[in-house]
Amino acid sequence: MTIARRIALPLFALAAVLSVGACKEGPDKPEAAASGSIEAKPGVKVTEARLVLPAVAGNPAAAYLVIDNTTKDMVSIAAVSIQGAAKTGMHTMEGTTMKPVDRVDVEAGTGVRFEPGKLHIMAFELSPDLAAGGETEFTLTFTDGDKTSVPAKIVSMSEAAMGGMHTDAAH
Ligand SMILES: [Cu+2]
Repeated sequence: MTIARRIALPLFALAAVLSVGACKEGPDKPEAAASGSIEAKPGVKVTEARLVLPAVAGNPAAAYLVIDNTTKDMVSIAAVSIQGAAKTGMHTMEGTTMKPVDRVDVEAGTGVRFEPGKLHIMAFELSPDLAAGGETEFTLTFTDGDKTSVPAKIVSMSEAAMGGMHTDAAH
């Protein structure tokens, strides 16, 4: 990411807002009030959030999700925290080696999948409250400070393997 690009994107977005604003009628309607305590970054949708518990207690869990960015700007995930996990980190796979990832960029109008064997989140020091069949919450923090929280299913590794979608589980 070059500096020029970081500046160019917001300017482009501003120009788009100004041109749309000119032909809007009436006062702006307020955005739908934020629902409850759940935080959400406008235009960013997170689905398929799931935490896969380790086969051996004490090992880290792996977490996956799909993020869609319907805005006109790139959004960048700085971190994903998981309720019930003391620590988390984003990783990707290079061959069979895991590499930490500082940030995950989601270009305007695109999506990114965290999935087994590829980009994923690892969760360390798990609370015993995290049980297969239950639910927890993921909170994505973006580089601009915005946050999005979503409910996430908790599944066991064997359930995850039986899901059939992925035969290359890395964890
Ligand atoms: Cu990992």
